[in-house]
Amino acid sequence: MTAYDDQNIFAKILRGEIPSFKVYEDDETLCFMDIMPRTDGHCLVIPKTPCRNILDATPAQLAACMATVSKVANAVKKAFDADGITLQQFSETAGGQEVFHLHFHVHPRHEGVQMRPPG
Ligand code: IU
Repeated sequence: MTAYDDQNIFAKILRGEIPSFKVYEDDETLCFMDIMPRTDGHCLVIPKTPCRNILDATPAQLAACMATVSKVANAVKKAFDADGITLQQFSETAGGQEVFHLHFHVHPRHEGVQMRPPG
Protein backbone atom coordinates (compact mmCIF):
# COMPACT_ATOMS: atom_id res chain seq x y z
CA MET A 1 0.00 0.00 0.00
CA THR A 2 1.38 3.38 -1.01
CA ALA A 3 1.68 5.86 1.85
CA TYR A 4 -0.64 8.85 2.22
CA ASP A 5 0.98 12.08 0.97
CA ASP A 6 -0.24 15.05 3.02
CA GLN A 7 0.82 17.47 0.28
CA ASN A 8 -2.04 16.41 -1.99
CA ILE A 9 -4.42 19.20 -3.02
CA PHE A 10 -7.38 18.00 -0.95
CA ALA A 11 -5.22 17.82 2.19
CA LYS A 12 -4.32 21.46 1.49
CA ILE A 13 -8.01 22.32 1.10
CA LEU A 14 -8.73 20.60 4.44
CA ARG A 15 -5.97 22.63 6.13
CA GLY A 16 -7.35 25.84 4.61
CA GLU A 17 -4.18 26.44 2.58
CA ILE A 18 -6.18 26.46 -0.66
CA PRO A 19 -9.73 27.84 -1.00
CA SER A 20 -12.70 25.72 -2.00
CA PHE A 21 -16.40 26.32 -2.53
CA LYS A 22 -17.85 24.37 0.40
CA VAL A 23 -21.23 22.68 0.02
CA TYR A 24 -21.45 20.80 3.33
CA GLU A 25 -19.21 20.10 6.30
CA ASP A 26 -19.42 18.12 9.53
CA ASP A 27 -16.87 16.79 12.01
CA GLU A 28 -15.81 13.91 9.78
CA THR A 29 -16.37 15.00 6.18
CA LEU A 30 -16.25 17.91 3.76
CA CYS A 31 -18.09 18.39 0.47
CA PHE A 32 -16.97 21.05 -2.03
CA MET A 33 -17.55 21.85 -5.69
CA ASP A 34 -15.24 20.20 -8.22
CA ILE A 35 -13.03 22.82 -9.86
CA MET A 36 -13.50 21.25 -13.32
CA PRO A 37 -17.12 20.07 -13.15
CA ARG A 38 -18.17 17.36 -15.57
CA THR A 39 -21.83 17.94 -14.74
CA ASP A 40 -23.67 20.98 -13.40
CA GLY A 41 -23.46 20.59 -9.63
CA HIS A 42 -20.51 18.13 -9.68
CA CYS A 43 -19.13 18.02 -6.15
CA LEU A 44 -16.71 15.92 -4.13
CA VAL A 45 -17.13 14.30 -0.71
CA ILE A 46 -13.96 13.60 1.30
CA PRO A 47 -13.12 12.37 4.79
CA LYS A 48 -11.28 14.86 7.01
CA THR A 49 -8.84 12.20 8.16
CA PRO A 50 -5.94 10.98 5.98
CA CYS A 51 -6.96 8.28 3.50
CA ARG A 52 -5.44 7.63 0.08
CA ASN A 53 -8.39 5.90 -1.56
CA ILE A 54 -10.97 3.12 -1.21
CA LEU A 55 -8.15 0.58 -0.79
CA ASP A 56 -7.10 1.92 2.61
CA ALA A 57 -10.39 3.42 3.84
CA THR A 58 -11.63 2.32 7.24
CA PRO A 59 -15.26 1.32 7.80
CA ALA A 60 -15.71 4.50 9.85
CA GLN A 61 -14.37 6.71 7.06
CA LEU A 62 -16.60 4.99 4.52
CA ALA A 63 -19.66 5.24 6.75
CA ALA A 64 -19.05 8.95 7.34
CA CYS A 65 -18.51 9.62 3.62
CA MET A 66 -21.62 7.67 2.61
CA ALA A 67 -23.76 9.51 5.14
CA THR A 68 -22.56 12.79 3.61
CA VAL A 69 -22.96 11.49 0.05
CA SER A 70 -26.58 10.66 0.85
CA LYS A 71 -27.28 14.16 2.20
CA VAL A 72 -25.45 15.91 -0.63
CA ALA A 73 -27.01 13.73 -3.35
CA ASN A 74 -30.50 14.68 -2.21
CA ALA A 75 -29.55 18.35 -1.85
CA VAL A 76 -27.95 18.71 -5.30
CA LYS A 77 -30.70 16.69 -6.98
CA LYS A 78 -33.16 19.24 -5.63
CA ALA A 79 -30.93 22.28 -6.26
CA PHE A 80 -30.25 21.33 -9.88
CA ASP A 81 -33.70 19.88 -10.54
CA ALA A 82 -31.96 16.66 -11.60
CA ASP A 83 -33.52 13.35 -12.61
CA GLY A 84 -30.87 11.20 -10.96
CA ILE A 85 -27.38 10.98 -9.46
CA THR A 86 -24.15 9.34 -10.61
CA LEU A 87 -21.67 8.45 -7.85
CA GLN A 88 -18.03 7.81 -8.87
CA GLN A 89 -14.90 6.77 -6.99
CA PHE A 90 -11.47 6.19 -8.60
CA SER A 91 -8.63 4.44 -6.78
CA GLU A 92 -4.96 4.45 -7.86
CA THR A 93 -3.69 5.66 -11.23
CA ALA A 94 -4.88 2.52 -13.00
CA GLY A 95 -8.34 3.18 -11.62
CA GLY A 96 -8.35 6.78 -12.88
CA GLN A 97 -7.39 8.52 -9.62
CA GLU A 98 -5.56 11.85 -9.97
CA VAL A 99 -5.80 13.31 -6.45
CA PHE A 100 -4.65 10.89 -3.78
CA HIS A 101 -7.05 11.67 -0.94
CA LEU A 102 -10.19 9.53 -0.90
CA HIS A 103 -13.08 11.27 -2.66
CA PHE A 104 -16.48 10.47 -4.05
CA HIS A 105 -17.79 12.37 -7.07
CA VAL A 106 -21.48 13.27 -6.81
CA HIS A 107 -23.06 14.21 -10.16
CA PRO A 108 -26.61 15.47 -10.62
CA ARG A 109 -27.86 13.92 -13.88
CA HIS A 110 -30.56 14.92 -16.33
CA GLU A 111 -32.29 12.58 -18.77
CA GLY A 112 -30.45 12.56 -22.11
CA VAL A 113 -27.56 14.79 -20.94
CA GLN A 114 -24.07 13.28 -21.14
CA MET A 115 -21.23 14.08 -18.73
CA ARG A 116 -18.73 16.54 -20.17
CA PRO A 117 -15.29 15.05 -20.98
CA PRO A 118 -12.50 15.52 -18.39
CA GLY A 119 -10.36 18.67 -18.52
P1 IU B 1 -9.98 11.80 -9.56
O1 IU B 1 -9.67 11.36 -10.95
O2 IU B 1 -11.14 11.06 -9.01
O3 IU B 1 -8.75 11.79 -8.65
O4 IU B 1 -10.48 13.31 -9.73
C1 IU B 1 -9.95 14.39 -9.09
C2 IU B 1 -10.96 15.49 -9.20
O5 IU B 1 -10.49 16.58 -8.44
C3 IU B 1 -11.21 16.00 -10.63
O6 IU B 1 -12.59 15.95 -10.92
C4 IU B 1 -10.72 17.44 -10.56
O7 IU B 1 -11.48 18.32 -11.36
C5 IU B 1 -10.87 17.76 -9.10
N1 IU B 1 -10.01 18.82 -8.59
C6 IU B 1 -10.56 19.85 -7.83
O8 IU B 1 -11.75 19.89 -7.58
N2 IU B 1 -9.74 20.83 -7.35
C7 IU B 1 -8.40 20.85 -7.61
O9 IU B 1 -7.69 21.75 -7.18
C8 IU B 1 -7.87 19.75 -8.40
C9 IU B 1 -8.68 18.77 -8.85
I1 IU B 1 -5.83 19.71 -8.90
